[in-house]
Amino acid sequence: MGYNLVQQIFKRHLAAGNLQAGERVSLKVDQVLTQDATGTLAYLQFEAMGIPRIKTPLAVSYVDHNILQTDFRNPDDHLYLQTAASKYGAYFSAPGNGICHQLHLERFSAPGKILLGSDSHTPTAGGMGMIAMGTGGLDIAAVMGGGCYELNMPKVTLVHVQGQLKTPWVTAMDVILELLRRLSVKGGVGWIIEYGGPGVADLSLTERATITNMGAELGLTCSIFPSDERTRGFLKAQGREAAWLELGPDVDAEYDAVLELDLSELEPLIAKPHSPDNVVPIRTLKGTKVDQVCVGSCTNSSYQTLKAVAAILKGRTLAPQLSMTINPGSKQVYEMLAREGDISALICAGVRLLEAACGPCIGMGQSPGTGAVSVRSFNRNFHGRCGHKSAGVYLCNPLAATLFALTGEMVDPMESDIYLAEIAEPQNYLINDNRLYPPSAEPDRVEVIKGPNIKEVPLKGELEDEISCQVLIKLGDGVSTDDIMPAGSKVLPFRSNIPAISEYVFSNLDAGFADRAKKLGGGIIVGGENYGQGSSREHAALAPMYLGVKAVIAKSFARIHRNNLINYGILPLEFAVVTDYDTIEQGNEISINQLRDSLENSMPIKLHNKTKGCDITLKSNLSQREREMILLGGLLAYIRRKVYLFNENERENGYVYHFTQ
Ligand code: MIC
Ligand code: SF4
Repeated sequence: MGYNLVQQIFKRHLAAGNLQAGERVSLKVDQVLTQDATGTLAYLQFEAMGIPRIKTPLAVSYVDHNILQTDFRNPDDHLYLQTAASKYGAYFSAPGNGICHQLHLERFSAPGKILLGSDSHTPTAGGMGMIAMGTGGLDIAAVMGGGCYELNMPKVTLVHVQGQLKTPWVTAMDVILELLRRLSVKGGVGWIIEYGGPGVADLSLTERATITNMGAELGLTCSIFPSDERTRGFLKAQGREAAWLELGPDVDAEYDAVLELDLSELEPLIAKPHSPDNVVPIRTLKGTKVDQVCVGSCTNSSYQTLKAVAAILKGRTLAPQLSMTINPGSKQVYEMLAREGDISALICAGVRLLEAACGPCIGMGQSPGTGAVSVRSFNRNFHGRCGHKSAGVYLCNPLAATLFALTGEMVDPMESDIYLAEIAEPQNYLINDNRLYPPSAEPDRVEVIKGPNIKEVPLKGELEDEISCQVLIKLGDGVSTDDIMPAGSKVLPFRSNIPAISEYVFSNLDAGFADRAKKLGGGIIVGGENYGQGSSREHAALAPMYLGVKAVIAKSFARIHRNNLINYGILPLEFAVVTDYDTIEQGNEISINQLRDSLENSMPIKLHNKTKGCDITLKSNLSQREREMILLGGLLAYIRRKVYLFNENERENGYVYHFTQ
């Protein structure tokens, strides 16, 4: 039996385990990326391991999220990250250089490699034919320390692509919105999508990256395209042809599922509030008033895309009372557009140009007004994420969004009389890495500088044998990490200060949560399906842990958040019988006895609901390694116990450890 592309790359990087779907596999990682909002913790944790130099072949520390400098906190974080990167062996990408995913695609991605990033949209680089996965910062720290990355071998779906996108008004964004329409935000949990078929050749590298970027919204571990002549062309234009490698599945490759997708059948689509899978054709919303349009982000920031946006706006003016922003994905794209005159077309039309950073996507400014409709070419529209709970955020392709900006309402792009010429991929990108700094050649001389807002990362002790507490909150399906630990300009500056940020846990859903948790000395959380979907921010586990949350019981979990819970010693438990969810309420007093015993012996866990006088059964589904981590109090404690104590000498000698040993 031949291998599909995913299996080929996994096989080449396998440190332990086998490629059977569902089995634990441990992978060697070639590249890691961090961004500033998750990177500070990752580097603090790396420092806590006491390893002098990063062991991953390539590490890049980007600054792109915490960009608004409303006080000293964010710039202090930037300086810490820059000095830490220089000392420990990472490239540093300065603020203004661009968004990590777009930049990584341009300057570092390479077919056949494995990339791990402390951001859920790391899979963007799957457009380059690599396995690129998002994870929590602590996992990144462990990998930078020389560890492998462990996960359950996902199942692989082949999305067999045929046909061609029929007009410029239908873009790569519509491809992924169509998959979200069909599969939903939880449809991809436990899966990787591999794209193949004749239609793939019609998609440019950056179009592929838009599609793999929003694979995160499907809950996928990642998605991947083959590496072909289009891949080679992009790398050549980036001056990196040497990184090219032809990659595709074996002729007799097998898949766990196959999905057909005909590009020529697609039409412009839009995701309605408040979920990326709430997708309908744009034509069904014709006439809906629009107050704000935001184009850019790591999803739709390519040169061709923004040039097409400029072509639509050239010589025209935005609708009155409408505000349009553009946050280009990288300085490379920005500078090319500036040199070619497109930026003046945007300024002239009335666009508000932002820096090459995440910006409005993560609520760092540009919050819409009360009850406003904001249309974005971004990837997430969870409730409140844009900075205002009463606003409705819609997601659609950047060209359609630009048409709305001209009319002030939603129009069917297929009826537009604006002529849009096809924009060719550049033969040569403008290469200027002047804000990308390699690590110091003399690390001993570099001083790592930490501002006063950068606090130590709190750790949990060993798991208790008995939990006796209250249900602090009961939630429905699809709770996102934006719900658990909001972002935005007010909260993001506290990413390096867990005691301070913990005050905001669930603040958009239940303003009294943090106080209640502290008053009660902690407790448990009850959730529905796909608990913790969305971002990789480990603060959504670490801050609840700091408030004393001991376990989360849910119908099911999103992959990255479940990992983060375990990494911080919070027990993720699932209902053995899903309808038991209905028997447990907020405020119920509960107890779980002999917890350590039950976990050690892989036995079901009994929860006694003292308030209701009934028992329910829970399952933990932990791997051997996860079980040990939970018992010890989390990943850092596990590393210390398993690796540091036993391999002290080897570590000093630069020994590369594998957690599975
Ligand atoms: C997001 O898009 O939600 C973020 C902000 O990029 C997060 C990371 C974070 O919260 O810092 C993500 O996607 O992982
Ligand atoms: Fe930044 Fe938004 Fe992309 Fe997250 S999804 S990395 S916040 S641009």
